Amino acid sequence: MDLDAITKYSALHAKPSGLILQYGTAGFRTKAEHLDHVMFRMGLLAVLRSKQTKSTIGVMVTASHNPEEDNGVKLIDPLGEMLAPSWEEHATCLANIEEQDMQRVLIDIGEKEAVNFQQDAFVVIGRDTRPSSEKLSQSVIDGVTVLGGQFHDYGMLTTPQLHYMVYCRNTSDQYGKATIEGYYQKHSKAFVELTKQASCSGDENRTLKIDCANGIGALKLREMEHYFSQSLSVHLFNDGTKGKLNHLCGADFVKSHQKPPEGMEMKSNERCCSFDGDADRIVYYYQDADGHFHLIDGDKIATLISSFLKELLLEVGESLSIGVVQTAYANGNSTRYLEEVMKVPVYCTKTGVKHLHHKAQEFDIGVYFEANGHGTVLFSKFAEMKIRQLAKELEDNKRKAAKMLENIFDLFNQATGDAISDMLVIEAILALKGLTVQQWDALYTDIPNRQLKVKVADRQVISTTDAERQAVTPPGLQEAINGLVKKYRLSRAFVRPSGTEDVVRVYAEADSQESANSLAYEVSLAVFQLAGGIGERPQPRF
Ligand code: 16G
Ligand code: MG
Repeated sequence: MDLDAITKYSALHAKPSGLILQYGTAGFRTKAEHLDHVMFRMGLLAVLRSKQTKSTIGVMVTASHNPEEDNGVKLIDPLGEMLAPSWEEHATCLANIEEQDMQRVLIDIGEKEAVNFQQDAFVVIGRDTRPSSEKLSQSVIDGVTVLGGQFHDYGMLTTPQLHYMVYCRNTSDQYGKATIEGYYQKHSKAFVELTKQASCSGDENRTLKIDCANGIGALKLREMEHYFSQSLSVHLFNDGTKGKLNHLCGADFVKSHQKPPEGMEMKSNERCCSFDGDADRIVYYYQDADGHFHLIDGDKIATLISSFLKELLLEVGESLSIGVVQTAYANGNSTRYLEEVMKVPVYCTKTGVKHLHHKAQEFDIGVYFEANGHGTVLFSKFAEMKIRQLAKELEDNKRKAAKMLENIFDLFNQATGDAISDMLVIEAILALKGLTVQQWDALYTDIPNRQLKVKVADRQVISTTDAERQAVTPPGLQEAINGLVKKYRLSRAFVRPSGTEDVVRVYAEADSQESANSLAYEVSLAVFQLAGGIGERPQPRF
């Protein structure tokens, strides 16, 4: 380790004094102008992690659905997963230390994690379309280089594409080829093969309108569309040529405002979807003949997919275990439908992809989706092997079903939730089942719900248990929530400190929209009073 070079280069990426940042649920996120030193330091950390794991590590520069002026960075672990928790702590520590402590902290991390400094290191880098991203990814490269790491800069990629590259590289290309063409070919081939099985294919030229949030999804879909255009034609809106990234559009906007994005021409009953700014989230929606907007969120996506998988498993006669993983934000009726109608086991974890991903790995086939549209389906090695074997051995309809399972396995990004691959699976299932978007939506009706934010002096005074469904502290808060929930029918409410914003989030469900609104308001007031609210008191208006 050339300590002098580190000191010299580190000074060129100086930390603004007094700035403290935390490696949160999705890495570091803040205003782009405050991130140069964090990028350089994450380049250093990625090299250490690569040396320790003797694997390729990914560094993604993006702030996802956050405003264009923001940016962020996260590290991707060897199998495409989110960074291990102990390394999140190193990341926070390294991002916040003063210049003069840099050498000591690097040596410290190296010792704690038994890093062999002689080991080679390889880091792959990707970035979104933000104007600040190019320069910031250069700072990551500076960090990688000064610690002697090798790197490959993929330039602009969706977040899930970088996860895919990391996964491919660390499995000697067995999973797929670690190039952008490799990604397009693998997914398109599986999609085209799958949709060929649809009896109605060819009758109708299937089209889908996609709001790309003015982000990277648009660029990548443009490059990819000719690979699958024989089965699906996509109409891209908010493709970044005019509008601002994530501004009044994208999956986060549509989900949280429950309305269509700007810049999209929607006709009644047309199937539409929105990606977020880095294309790892997707929600569907349509407008009915009366002009009413219908959102089809991650819960309904999980329901469609798990129902279809269950049918195929029944057809091939294989008893592979299947489980659905949700968070506390999953609509109560989605959980009820999955458990009572579909008879699939449902599990609840804390918010954040890594928690769901981890739980989903416990099943042969683990379907996980957050209501906000992050999700994928994971297949165990055993399930993959079994399915490939069945696709060869079985005959007639059973073989057909096994082949579909094989295609679905190839389509889902096994490294993380991926809007592009999720979209292709959904489109294939709708075609195969001959379902319209309205029929899909009608599987169950969402219980009316409301989300609110409350500002408090220190959101960490709220701690939770039972996958965030119960508040442990401050004292009295859970009792207050219990009392309020009892006043309404079909009701449920919980609060949790946000992992990405300095607020406490409140979620409430009840039998009518008015009831959900007032329950959310009353719970907000309880949070404000018992957890040190600051600023304006919550108001009963929406
Ligand atoms: C991050 C998480 C997402 C989660 C959200 C919750 C990843 C890649 N992203 O965006 O899964 O739903 O945070 O935000 O893990 P909150 O803590 O502010 O509610
Ligand atoms: Mg995202």
